[in-house]
Amino acid sequence: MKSIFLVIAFSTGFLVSKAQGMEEMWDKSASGKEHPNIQWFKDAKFGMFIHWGLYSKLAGVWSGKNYYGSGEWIMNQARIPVKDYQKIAASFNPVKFNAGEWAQLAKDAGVKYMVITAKHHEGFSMFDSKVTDFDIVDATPYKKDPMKALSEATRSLGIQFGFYYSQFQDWYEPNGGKNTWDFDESKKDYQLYYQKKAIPQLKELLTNYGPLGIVWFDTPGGMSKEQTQQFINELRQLQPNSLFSSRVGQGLGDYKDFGDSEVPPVPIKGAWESVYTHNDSWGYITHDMNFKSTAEIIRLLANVASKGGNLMLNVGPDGEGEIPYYSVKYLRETGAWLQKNGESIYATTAGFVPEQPWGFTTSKPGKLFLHVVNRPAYDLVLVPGFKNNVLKVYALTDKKNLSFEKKGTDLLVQMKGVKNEQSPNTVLVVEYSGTEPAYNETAPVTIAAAFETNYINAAFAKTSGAAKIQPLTYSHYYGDWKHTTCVTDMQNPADGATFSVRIIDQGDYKLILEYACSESGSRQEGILEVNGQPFLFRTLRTSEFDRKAPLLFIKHPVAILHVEKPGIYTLTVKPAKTGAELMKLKSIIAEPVQ
Ligand code: JFZ
Repeated sequence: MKSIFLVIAFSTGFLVSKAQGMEEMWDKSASGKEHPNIQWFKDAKFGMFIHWGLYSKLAGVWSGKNYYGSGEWIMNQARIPVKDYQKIAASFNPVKFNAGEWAQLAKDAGVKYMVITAKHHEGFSMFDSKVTDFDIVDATPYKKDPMKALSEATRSLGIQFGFYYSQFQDWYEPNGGKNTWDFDESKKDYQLYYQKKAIPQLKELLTNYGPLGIVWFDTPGGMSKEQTQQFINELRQLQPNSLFSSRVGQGLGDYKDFGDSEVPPVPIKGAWESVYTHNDSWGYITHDMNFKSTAEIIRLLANVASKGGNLMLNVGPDGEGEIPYYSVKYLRETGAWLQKNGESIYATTAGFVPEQPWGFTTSKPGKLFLHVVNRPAYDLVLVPGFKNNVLKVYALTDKKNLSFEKKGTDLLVQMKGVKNEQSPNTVLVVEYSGTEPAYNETAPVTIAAAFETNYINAAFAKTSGAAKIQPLTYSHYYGDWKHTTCVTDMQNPADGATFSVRIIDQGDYKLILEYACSESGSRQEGILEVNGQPFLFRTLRTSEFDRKAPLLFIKHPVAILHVEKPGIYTLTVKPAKTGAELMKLKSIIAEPVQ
């Protein structure tokens, strides 16, 4: 089974240089400006995010209508007036909430930190606040402060605890950001809102709940860079050790958060995090049952770790305080895998060997971990570009030595006999001597007959002319952002996407183009060139690109390629004639013909 996650590969010189700006910005270790308490975060690798508020009680339903997408946005989606929305509090009574159980789930899942919504965009405070009466203690029959209990329970299990706080968007307040259905934007005084609500509440959170690992800001607005810096300085005094997320805005903050559901295509230095939600919504929705399986979570975690970052996975408890059944089940199963394989995830750094058809790599001094998520036929795992002297190779779970062979800089590991055939990720450990080798092979992508499907991702392209590599953001429902890296803007024969790949085995391969194509781009002639040999095709329409709609990709089989001699091959996709954008190319897929 191939992972459904977008598998973006890395390590072309081009992409590395493109990602450099971001690296310099967030790799503060180089400039000595890194937060002194950042190391625990870099080592953590896995966190739990929790979205919980009044929206959890609505559960995606308003006035008998089902809403889809981000459930915590229902007030905005349904344009619910404040006077109606605030009434939900009167019956918000999460009697099933049990701080000890949530903390224990986090522990069992193997997460090292937890971040929960103290106040989301809806403006309701899930903690005891003296700043407003629109909070869980004053406005609900529950009357207790769940954040107090949760912060204590979580910390007592050795897990870092943090708060999400929507510092700018507050749909309840006349001067808060973004409620345009009740309030006139032009009359808003954001500074007043910051002074009267956001800052005093953040001070409460940073004073009354013990040491916070993280303050997770979100969707910034209404402040200049100077004001943001002042805001940070003021809050820092209360807890100098607490880490602030990059969504505090203006390029500030202690670590980088990527867009929701986004893994960067290349390893990124410095402290960073990818946030995903378990189903399609952050806040609880009864009719959203699209949960990621345990295998998907484990592979996603390995993918993110292989690029050097953390995965913070969100769960959405319901209005009574229960975490959905499948979140509990799959998180516990993920934790069971981590119990046995945690050494290959926690406190690792990015893998120095790029993504391979069999999976991902992570590193520790003297060790390279091979996360085999697609077990190859014949059980022979090829690790290219391995320059060091290999001491031994073994499966992480049983530690039994495996036979291996070095052919030049190719390391070949025989994993026959390694049990866990059904494991979503079988980890092999390569122990080597010497300092960490730098990978600088000419072809980062390998294609082999041992895999049913080989992906050559757009992120690897070297582009010419007007062609560009771009991450495209779109959503299926509402706010459930997807990110796919594509080659775009190929409009004439000089605008090409070229890939250098290493084909390991002799034989025939079916070449398939995976792309999205608009009406205007369709029925145009394109060329897929392999070492100068042209294969022609005509583009097929899929969908227009629209941020608020799914981008549809087709897998269009184009040709059979016969490979007589294994080696480095150059593949180029380009338009045959000048016209509209040919396609948004996501990948070239090579399938060995059996
Ligand atoms: C925000 C919130 O609006 C949303 O409700 C949820 O809390 C999520 C975790 O964060 O949404 C965002 C914020 C930033 C990006 C995308 C969605 N982004 O930078 O791509």
